[in-house]
Amino acid sequence: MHRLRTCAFKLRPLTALQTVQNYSQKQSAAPRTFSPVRCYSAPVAAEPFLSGTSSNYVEEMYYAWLENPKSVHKSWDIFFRNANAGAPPGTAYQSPLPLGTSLSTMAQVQSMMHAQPNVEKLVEDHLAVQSLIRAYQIRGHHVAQLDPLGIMDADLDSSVPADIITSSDKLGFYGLDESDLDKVFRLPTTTFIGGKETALPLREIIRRLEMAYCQHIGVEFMFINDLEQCQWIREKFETPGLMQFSLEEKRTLLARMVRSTRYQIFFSIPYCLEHTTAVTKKESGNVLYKDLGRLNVLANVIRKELEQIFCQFDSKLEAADEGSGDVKYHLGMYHRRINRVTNRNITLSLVANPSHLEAVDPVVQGKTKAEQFYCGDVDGKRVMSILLHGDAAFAGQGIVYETFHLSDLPSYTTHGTIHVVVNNQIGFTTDPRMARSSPYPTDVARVVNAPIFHVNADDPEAVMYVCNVAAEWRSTFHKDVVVDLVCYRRNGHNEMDEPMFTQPLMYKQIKKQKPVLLKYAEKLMSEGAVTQQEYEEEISKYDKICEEAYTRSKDEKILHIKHWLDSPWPGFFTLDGQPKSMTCPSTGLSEEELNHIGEVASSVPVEDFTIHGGLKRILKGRGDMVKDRTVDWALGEYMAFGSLLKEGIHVRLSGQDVERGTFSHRHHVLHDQNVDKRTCIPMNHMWPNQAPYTVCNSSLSEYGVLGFELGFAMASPNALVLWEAQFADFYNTAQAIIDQFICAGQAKWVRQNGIVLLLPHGLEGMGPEHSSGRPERFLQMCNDDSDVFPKITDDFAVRQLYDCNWIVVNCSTPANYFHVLRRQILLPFRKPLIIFTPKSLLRHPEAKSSFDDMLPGTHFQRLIPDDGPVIKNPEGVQRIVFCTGKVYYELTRERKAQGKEDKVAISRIEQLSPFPFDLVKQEVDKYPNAELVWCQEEHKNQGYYDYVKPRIRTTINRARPVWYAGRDPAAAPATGNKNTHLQEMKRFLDAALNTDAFKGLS
Ligand SMILES: Cc1ncc(C[n+]2csc(CCOP(=O)(O)OP(=O)(O)O)c2C)c(N)n1
Ligand SMILES: [Mg+2]
Repeated sequence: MHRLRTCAFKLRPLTALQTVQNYSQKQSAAPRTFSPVRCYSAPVAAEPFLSGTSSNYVEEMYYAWLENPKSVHKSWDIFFRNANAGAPPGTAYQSPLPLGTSLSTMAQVQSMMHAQPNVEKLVEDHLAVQSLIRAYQIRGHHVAQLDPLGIMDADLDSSVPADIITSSDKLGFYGLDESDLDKVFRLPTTTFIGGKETALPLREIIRRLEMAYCQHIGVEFMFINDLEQCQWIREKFETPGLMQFSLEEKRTLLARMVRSTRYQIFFSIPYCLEHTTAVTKKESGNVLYKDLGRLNVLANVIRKELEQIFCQFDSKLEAADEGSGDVKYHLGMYHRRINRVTNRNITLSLVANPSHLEAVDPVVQGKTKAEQFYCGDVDGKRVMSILLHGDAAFAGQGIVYETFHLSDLPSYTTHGTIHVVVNNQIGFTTDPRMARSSPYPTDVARVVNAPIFHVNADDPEAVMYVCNVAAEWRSTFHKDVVVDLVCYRRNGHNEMDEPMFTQPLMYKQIKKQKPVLLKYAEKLMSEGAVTQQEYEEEISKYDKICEEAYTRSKDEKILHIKHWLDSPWPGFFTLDGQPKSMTCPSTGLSEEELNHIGEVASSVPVEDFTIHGGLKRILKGRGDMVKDRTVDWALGEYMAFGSLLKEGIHVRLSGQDVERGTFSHRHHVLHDQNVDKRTCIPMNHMWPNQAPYTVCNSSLSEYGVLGFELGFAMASPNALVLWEAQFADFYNTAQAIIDQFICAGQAKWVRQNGIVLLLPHGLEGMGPEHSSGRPERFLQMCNDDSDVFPKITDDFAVRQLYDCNWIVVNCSTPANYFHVLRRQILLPFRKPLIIFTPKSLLRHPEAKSSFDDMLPGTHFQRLIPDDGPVIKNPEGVQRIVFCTGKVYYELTRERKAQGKEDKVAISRIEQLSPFPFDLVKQEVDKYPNAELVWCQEEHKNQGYYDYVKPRIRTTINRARPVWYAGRDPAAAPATGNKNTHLQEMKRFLDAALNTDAFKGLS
């Protein structure tokens, strides 16, 4: 099907002699897809009736005629022929001739017709009708009766579009009047209201348009710039008789409504007064009405056993799993069940979510993408996601927009999401007019050309219909779609709330409103589809199910939060039926493996591929390093990724500009300099039968993309999923994902996650931005106790990792970076890993590691002790400077300059959290006469000081002071003045190395 490009014509009618070529020469900024069939010949364009919206219709006719002259009405055929043959404006139209008319009589008829003034009127009337049809398609939703309360519709009455016929006098807008109502008009190919008819009286046309566009469904779709998709939607909503349901379907619908309504009532106050549930509810805090909705989804969509749900509310039950848990309605769920209609198995997963509205959106998308990836579902035919939104949150939360923008990106698409907006026309106590500036809460979806189906939720059949169309849309076009359920909230936001304080008229109306179940039951009874008795039996049947489940729930003795996992990892936690041992094998590699990975990393593993000259030099440099048995940062990362791929571990690195690397050090994607978009990813040419490597430049969103990667990492423990910030300070736009999911996810939802955050951090004189990844914030959120020296056991290092909520490291060598990445996968459990990564160290000549540090038997060093001259005479060492990260190189340079290599020991704490108490103790014990100093380049109220100081003090039993050497407290992370930066550095390095130069406190 051709796409409509009306603008070319409307903006600039073409003369007959203009070809595509000379058009595009003149209009260089104009149509990329312009083609000769998309412009009228000049005489057609010059026809007086071709103005405004009628031109759209004629244009469509014209294209159709060009493709097949028989596809249009004979009158149009003649018109276009004449116009193309050069008929002067106003003369091209003739009414169709009877069959067998000869050409000579045709000329006579032509002149005769031309003499009749009504002919032009006839054409204009036809065009008016086409415009009218189009107006309904575009703006019919403005007059649809979407609001069950009638409030929104009343508001909209004042803004009914002029071209929608709400009374016969509005026909004048089109130059029509009541006398035209019974005239028959031909229908264009862009409508389906005719069904099998090709022409209808105007009265019937208007009636059918009203039926299609102005009842309980409002369809917004005409902004979609794809004719096939528009036609598809028109067909679904315009075809007469499509929205009819069988008796069986109606009865099932009623039964489903009974379930969800009675379930809600079972939990709600008046009913629960007679049930112990009410008591437990009081004990367990406030169950929000809206959260009951989530429990309802668990029970009636996921079909989680009711007793499992009920027993969650018994606060006396003993918890069998670790973690502080979360309120029940935030927990996730995973359930496999048979669909009785299709007889096929379906796995449903409800993702645990925090209170932060919409924060879970990208997480769901990432998990969906991963599930698709692992089952080879390349076009989303087996796995899909449905997102449920509130109206205020959908419009207000920017993450909704950020998530939409992932929807069509190759490495992030889930091939279409169904969005359901529960539009109760209120957000807590706030009216929509105070909550958003767009007409609908759903307008954000228009950015991705998603069709939006508004529906009055008091009409269950209309709801079912649009949901079916949404599902079909998703499976046909694999694009997002929105269902806007316009409804109302019967009670306040929660039990405490009195909605009459703030929405008095709305709630007066709501009190009068008959519940939707009752309304629908009455409708079906009046149709004879069910009897009163059947309806009542359905209710008591479900009430009984709830009662019995409730009784059974009393038999549960133990509360298993593990039953509430959205992503179980079968087989990961046990080995031969036993829990895995708390050990981590060596993370080293053989010399051959290192060599092999190094060779691939420094080559172009495909034929006839021309890379940039600069990149050739980089690859050659890598090759030289491999020969020297050394690695820099990029090569260390290569070794880690490349080796994990060999072990069947999928590696996925995502973030802004990660393919090349912000600092141009990585180059994981090579670009052919001669062939557009031809790329090569050497990492995917590493081993036969290796796991795939995904590296993807992301959209410019931290919140969305980090959420997505977290979701991706949820799906499987056998993947290394990394998100890299462009510069570490940008991570804070994703703070909700970090706080609500990464930091506390396991504690709340007993769900492990091994996501890795790479945060380029360091004060390098570049000013207050681009400098700090705010390590203090990550460290402040660690759950280890600063005041308790732990019991040191053989498996201490691994146990500590097992117990922590996340791991925070700042590696000073490529080898250690390599090890920590590999350890992340070789551990018998998963934990989030926060890595502060370097910038200047990427090219620092000393920040290199030997293969020797990466061979079998080697491992990640939580602390790197000083192995220089100090170890020859530890008693003579005057001070130990503890530090982390890049400042180590600045300290060693200064120590050398001051000739103190045998007096000052420098210890690098590479793993900040969990804190290496055991190794710090060894260091302190090694140098009995040394003062203890913590040195950092960050300001005193930032960086690591507040975290490490009490822990070092605990290690030494507070026997000695811990001095501070670093920058003074400050509001900004760094100065904007390079000179000040250097002076500050000189001062704190001096303080670190000289007793007299101390500034700070013990
Ligand atoms: C990010 C965030 N901000 C604020 C809140 C507090 N809050 C909870 S519900 C709510 C109103 C939500 O309105 P809507 O999206 O329309 O959903 P509804 O409650 O009406 O279903 C607010 C502001 C929150 N949970 N999350
Ligand atoms: Mg709402």
